[in-house]
Amino acid sequence: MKRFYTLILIFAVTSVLAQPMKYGAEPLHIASKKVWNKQVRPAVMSFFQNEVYGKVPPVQPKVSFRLIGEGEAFGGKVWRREVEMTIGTSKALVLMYLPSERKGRVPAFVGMNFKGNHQIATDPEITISPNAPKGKELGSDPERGAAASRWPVEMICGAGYAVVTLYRGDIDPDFDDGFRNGIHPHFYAEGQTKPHADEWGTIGAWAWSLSRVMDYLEQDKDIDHKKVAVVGHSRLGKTALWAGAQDERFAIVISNDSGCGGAALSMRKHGETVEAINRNFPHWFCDNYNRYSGNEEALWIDQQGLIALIAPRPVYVASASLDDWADPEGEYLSALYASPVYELYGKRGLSTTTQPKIGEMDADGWVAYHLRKGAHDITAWDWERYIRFADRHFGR
Ligand code: GTR
Repeated sequence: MKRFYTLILIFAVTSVLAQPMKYGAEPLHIASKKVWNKQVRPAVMSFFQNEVYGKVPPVQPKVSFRLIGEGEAFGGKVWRREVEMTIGTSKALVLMYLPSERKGRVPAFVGMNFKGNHQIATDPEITISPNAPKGKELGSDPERGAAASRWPVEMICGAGYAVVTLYRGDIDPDFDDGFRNGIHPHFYAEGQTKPHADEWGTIGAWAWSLSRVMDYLEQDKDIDHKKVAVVGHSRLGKTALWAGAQDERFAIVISNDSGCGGAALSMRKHGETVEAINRNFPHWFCDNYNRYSGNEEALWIDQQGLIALIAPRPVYVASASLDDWADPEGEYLSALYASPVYELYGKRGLSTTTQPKIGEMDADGWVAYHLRKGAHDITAWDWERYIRFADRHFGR
């Protein structure tokens, strides 16, 4: 009998020890790289997959790519290429701009856009997606180039990079329709009508599609697919972080003003809260994420865990001074709290321990941060810094 109780005791103690500790919003001091890789990282990944963004369902549709056109743009300085991606019966248009004068393969920045590929530049040849919002005056394309300030194509291509983008609405329109439109239905098992509580929402699907774009880039003879940075602003910054966390082919990950559910720590409850984001955007995360609405303390780990999943690949977190809703300080702290994981790999994280001031940056290590002066946006000022960061890490 005594032996029986001893065995029970040993079992209880070992199962408690086997339970990974709860992290909350704190610096991730992990005992060793081995402990991180073997125990903690898989647990962090599974937390974000099951409780936050949701898992990609096991049923997978066929994905294929087709070149639909190419030609000169920007007065010949840039080469446009358009590729149609077919996912089940859904179509998404991938727009690429490459530097015309290129010697061999070029590195690339890949990210989704908000309102359609045709809004990123005035280029009249960009194919307008049937899913994109239409211009007010039919036929005059008034919306072409409306988001050009967010996509300084000439500057990026001038620095020797390709720009690769697709419209979020081609993958899943950004409203709650119970997942009837977009790509989700192609992943339903027989009889399934919506994702399970631990299966992906819209951000998960957007992130998955960025990995499919990466599949294409691996085949494109003009792209150096070992040097692809994934980038996104705001909800698409959350998407870039989640894509980069899951897919190690993204060599650099850039989060611009991603805020709640992105880089910002949720437990601070500063600006947008988990309750607000789940109420206003019930389709973004998996249903399990509702457990944390008004209950952030219950999160097993905060968003610094998402950034740590990217280690040891370089990550850049950026904020804007007037963007209180995205909690700039919470975005900074997340980057700071993920830094010890980078150090396990011998890579320097952030150098500062207090948030850089407006217009300043901490971008000499593998984890970078800046606070731009101004509103919630992505601007040429941000891009200049992303290019510099990529130049350094890509040895350019
Ligand atoms: C806001 C939302 C944020 C952020 C932003 C955006 O309405 O509350 O989480 O993602 O939209 O995407 O611009």
